Amino acid sequence: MTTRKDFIKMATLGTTALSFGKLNAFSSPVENNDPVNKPIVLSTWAHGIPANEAAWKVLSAGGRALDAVEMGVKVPEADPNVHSVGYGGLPDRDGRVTLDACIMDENDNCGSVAFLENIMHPISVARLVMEKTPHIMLVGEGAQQFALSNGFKKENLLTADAEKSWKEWLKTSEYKPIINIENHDTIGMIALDKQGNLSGACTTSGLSYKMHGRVGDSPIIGAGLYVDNEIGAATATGVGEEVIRIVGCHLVVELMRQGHTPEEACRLAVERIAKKKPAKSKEIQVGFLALNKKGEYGSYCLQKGFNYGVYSNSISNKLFDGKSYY
Ligand code: SD4
Repeated sequence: MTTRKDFIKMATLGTTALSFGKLNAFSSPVENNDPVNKPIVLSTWAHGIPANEAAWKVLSAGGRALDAVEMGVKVPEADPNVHSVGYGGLPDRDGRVTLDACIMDENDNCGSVAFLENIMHPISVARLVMEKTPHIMLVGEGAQQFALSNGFKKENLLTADAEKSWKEWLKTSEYKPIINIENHDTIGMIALDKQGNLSGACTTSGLSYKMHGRVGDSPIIGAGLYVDNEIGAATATGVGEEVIRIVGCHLVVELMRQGHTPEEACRLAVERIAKKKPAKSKEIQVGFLALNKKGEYGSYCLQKGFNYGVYSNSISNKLFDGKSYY
């Protein structure tokens, strides 16, 4: 018998399916009775492995996905050997390390900082923006002021190594984001906790040798990260301009809402970039990573070489290659 509740649910699903021009694809993972693969945490690139380790401590103890993703991404933020996140990140073309980060929880709360200098843990500042202010995003000096007034310390984030690379780059000053330099990429992390709630975090020093003031996709809710606790979560890495152009992670989550698996959703988003910019897409990297409410996950990228770490009850923190368009 169809109850009133079921009817309302069906009616809502119908509208959602119609609004995406797709009549038969909706099958929300939330409606499925299969056992849920939880807890689970995923993150981008090889530096996701130690980050997952920290996140798993929180998740396996029954903690909140939000705490797990914050604790997780703080690991590469503080690691001077990761040249694309936080401390040790490669600077912009003026030699300044400017950081972007955002975080989103299971209740649609989100916080973000962009173009932030001299603060080691932008993700924690983003979380405070979410929790302590009526705003979602603070940038530049205002974000730094906010951080300092909340007890964060001002630190020099430009390591000797990063400075050396920058000086080397100055010799040619050619701006060309290179595809897949190992360990030189943003960390995006998404997690599902034992309670079945999703959260995500994304943090980066952005593309190296960018223009001073340039902000990428990573702190933009919907572009570098998106979480909808009814459906799933997604995060992105690669050339942020192309991710922003298609509002990538929101797109991936909406595709999952239409019934696509996480991998299909990531593939469709990557294909959109490739179709819009066939020539450019051959020279750049963009990768998406997605997780749905059932704990199913998948990834897709433009070029070979993108990988991501998975930690769950059955997979003890392993790195997987994302499938690629080219
Ligand atoms: C950005 N998406 O600032 C970031 C950089 C990145 O792999 O992810 N690199 O555009």
